[in-house]
Amino acid sequence: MDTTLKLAHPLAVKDVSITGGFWADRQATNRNSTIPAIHHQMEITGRIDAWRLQWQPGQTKPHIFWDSDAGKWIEAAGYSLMTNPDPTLEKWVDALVDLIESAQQPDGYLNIFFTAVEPQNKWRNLRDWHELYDAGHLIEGAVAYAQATGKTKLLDVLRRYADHIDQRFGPNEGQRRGYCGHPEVELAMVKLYRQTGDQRYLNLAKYFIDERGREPHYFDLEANERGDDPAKFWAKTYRYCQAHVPIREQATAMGHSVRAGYLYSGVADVAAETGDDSLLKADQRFWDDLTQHQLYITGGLGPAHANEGFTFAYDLPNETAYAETCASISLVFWAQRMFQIDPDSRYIDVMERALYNNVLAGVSYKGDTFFYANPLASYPYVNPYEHFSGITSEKHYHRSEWFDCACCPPNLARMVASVGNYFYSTTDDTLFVHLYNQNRATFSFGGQSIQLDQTTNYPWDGQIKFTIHTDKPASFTLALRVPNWCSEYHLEVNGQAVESQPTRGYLHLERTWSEADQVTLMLAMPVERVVANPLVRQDAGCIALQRGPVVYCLEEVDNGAQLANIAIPRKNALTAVFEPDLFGGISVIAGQAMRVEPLKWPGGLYQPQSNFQYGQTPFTFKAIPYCFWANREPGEMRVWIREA
Ligand code: FUB
Ligand code: ZN
Repeated sequence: MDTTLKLAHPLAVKDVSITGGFWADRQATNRNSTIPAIHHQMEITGRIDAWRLQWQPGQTKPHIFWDSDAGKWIEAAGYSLMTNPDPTLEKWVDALVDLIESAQQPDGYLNIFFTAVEPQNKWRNLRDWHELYDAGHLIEGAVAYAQATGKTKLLDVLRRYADHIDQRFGPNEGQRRGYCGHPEVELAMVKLYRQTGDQRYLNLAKYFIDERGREPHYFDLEANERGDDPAKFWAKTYRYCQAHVPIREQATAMGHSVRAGYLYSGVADVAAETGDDSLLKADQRFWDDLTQHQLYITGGLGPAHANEGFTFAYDLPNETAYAETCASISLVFWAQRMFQIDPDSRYIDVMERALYNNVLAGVSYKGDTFFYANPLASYPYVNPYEHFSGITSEKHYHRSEWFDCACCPPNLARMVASVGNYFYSTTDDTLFVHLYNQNRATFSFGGQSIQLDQTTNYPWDGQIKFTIHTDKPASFTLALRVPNWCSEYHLEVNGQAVESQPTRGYLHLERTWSEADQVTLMLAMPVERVVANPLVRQDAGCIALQRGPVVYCLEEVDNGAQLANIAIPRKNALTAVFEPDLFGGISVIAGQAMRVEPLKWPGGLYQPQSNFQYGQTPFTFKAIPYCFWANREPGEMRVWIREA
């Protein structure tokens, strides 16, 4: 046990007021469109009424994890209320909280499906049936709502439920040695511990993590008790739920990717709270494996629909990429937590990549439709979300208003509402700046309150100005991240150039700061042609365009169909052009490309090359940020582009 870990702590959502720019727009859309749209969907699909527990045979069955949709939506509302009070939203939440409270059983148990539909099956299948996952999301919602409003009704309900869970599960006589097939409750229990100071919740999180994968295997035991053959587990292996061996013995990121991201986040939380180095080492192993072998350039993870998860190293198919929105969100959670125990920008670089690309692609620009799967190329009839069959009757893959399994929309809502929480971390003497966007942050050192303003048009521009506001001089270190995509930067303090080399990815400015001190960081942001490791067979011969943290794609609406025939010659210049009228003002990338196509195809499916001639027609292409694809006319899309 290493109890000497010097932890960093994120600044809370309420302490980071996003005052303009990219994320202010996304948050406004989240508040005005996404959060109400999800509430509406929860109403019309029965997810709110289900808390009345009045389900009768013959009616639409509640889903086993409808509870989690409510939990995530309340959490999103809570974060939003922290910076933008809204009485209507608060009323909606309060009404839902009343219903949730009314559904709690006398012994503290709380679950729609296993109270109203199948009470006989309570706690009988932790492997598949998500009760603890549901509890986790409700706990997270309760904590956020209490922090936002000071109202503790839901928190009290969830504490009673957590106590019920704590009595039921654990190593002692009369307890069950279980843990959830879908991790989530671990990180939630740590949140509950941090909110209440009650050590039992931390112990329980640790217990769930330590017990996972131990023999005799709990999932085998409970299957036998149900009269099921454990060998007939539908997913075939407990690798699917990261429970094939204990966590500390696992070598790579594997299985279902959302489960992985939540579990590894919980592992990081427990490592942070207990100083358990073996957990940190395990998480670092998974991190290295994921980021070196299994991560899309968009920050997507888990290429396969079959297990909604990982396959094997360097397997990163584009058209059929599952890359679930929730998985990238879980990666953001995990990255933030890794930084807290191992303060290195490598985690934040990945977090930023996921946020600006795979995460945001999950929601439409207008905020009311959603992607579940996030492919990196899209052609008519290929729908990665439905690719058990591989095809769909809808011509083009597009976002949906809702899903039967609606994990992604409320996850997006809570992510965007809480993005301020990912901007900064503090230690005793250092403010780390992770993300750049116009905002005002409030923090304190030695009891002295300080404010920091950022002024920037990031991610479209690499210049960021910081202004310090403090009543009296304050000594602390301002640590500014130099993103891994940036190879040239320039730093000034009060107009004077400062030479500084990054330490673990951050430029450290240690000084006594006075009112109105200014720091300017200029990050060179050229358009980059990025190539993949040659072992990624799917990207061979292709480049992706990236500028700053933003990955770009071609869309048919700008470039015509058959994007696969477009090639960008290596020598051609690529230019970033700011388009003020597109998506509220974004930079697109333009340049000369070629359409490399037969001048006239003689017919048939295949031809000897000698039967026709290639044409190379130059044209001006336009690439837009991947996160904004599928918001205009439907059509093809492609991130990896052939290089001529
Ligand atoms: O099982 C709960 C959620 O539903 C998972 O995290 C998603 O992958 C989806 O399957
Ligand atoms: Zn999801």
